[in-house]
Amino acid sequence: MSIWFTEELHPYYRKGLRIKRILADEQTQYQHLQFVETEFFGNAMILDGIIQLTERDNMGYHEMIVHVPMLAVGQPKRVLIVGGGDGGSLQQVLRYPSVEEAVVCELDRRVVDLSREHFGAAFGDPWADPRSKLLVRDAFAYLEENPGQFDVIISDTTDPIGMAERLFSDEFYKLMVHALVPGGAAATQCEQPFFDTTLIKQIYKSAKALTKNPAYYYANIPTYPGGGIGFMYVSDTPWENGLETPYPPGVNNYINPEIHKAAFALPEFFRRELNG
Ligand code: SPD
Repeated sequence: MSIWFTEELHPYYRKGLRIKRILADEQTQYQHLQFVETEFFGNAMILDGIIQLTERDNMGYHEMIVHVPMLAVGQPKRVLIVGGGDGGSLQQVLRYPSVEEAVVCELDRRVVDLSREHFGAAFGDPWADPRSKLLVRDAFAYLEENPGQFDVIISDTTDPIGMAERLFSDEFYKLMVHALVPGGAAATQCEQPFFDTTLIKQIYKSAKALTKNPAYYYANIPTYPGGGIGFMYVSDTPWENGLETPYPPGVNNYINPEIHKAAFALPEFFRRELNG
């Protein structure tokens, strides 16, 4: 017998994964949280019916959202991850010996607890690193309280639905940029060029008003809608600075110098939308 999980983030597009078994299924204080073992992609986390990550293809997401701003900055010391309770971004951030503190601001404690249980094979236990600091709280207020504090900020969020919608607002981008040190860089989960053109245009406009060198880039992730997802790089420091920086110790499974550069090449219809 086949069990299929079908995701319908958009009312006109569906995708499915074959499931071996359900590992956890609970309604937390904030959302419907599920962990499943899939046939091909290993363990996966699903929030409110939307696939957040799988063991097999998360590396494109986490390596690209983390290393692009980290390499651009060069020697980041203080890093903030907004969301990111699964630990995938944290694992990549901690590869940098220069990092003294990595703060994760995650609203839902159950995401952290169950990810430690079901993604141990993929991420180890980054939370055990003494440089990690978990804050179970809302990122908005935290950003407001910490101006000029972070070399890098990574906004590793769900899609802009319900409580996450404001993490895609102009107000959030302002707070984020304000929380960076001069020359610091942020990268945000910034959705899919085909499905979310209007939203991305609006965010790019905000990013351009706030910083000198924002840019949109893209990674292939088969379990996300359209087979991939984009990120907004937000900084006065050009992303190209990162092309000269050596990678941190540890193994890369997605990023390499060619991918790093090519990720910023955009299809013509979308480039026109962003610049038009
Ligand atoms: N449409 C799915 C977008 C998921 C983005 N969040 C991923 C979290 C991984 N740390």
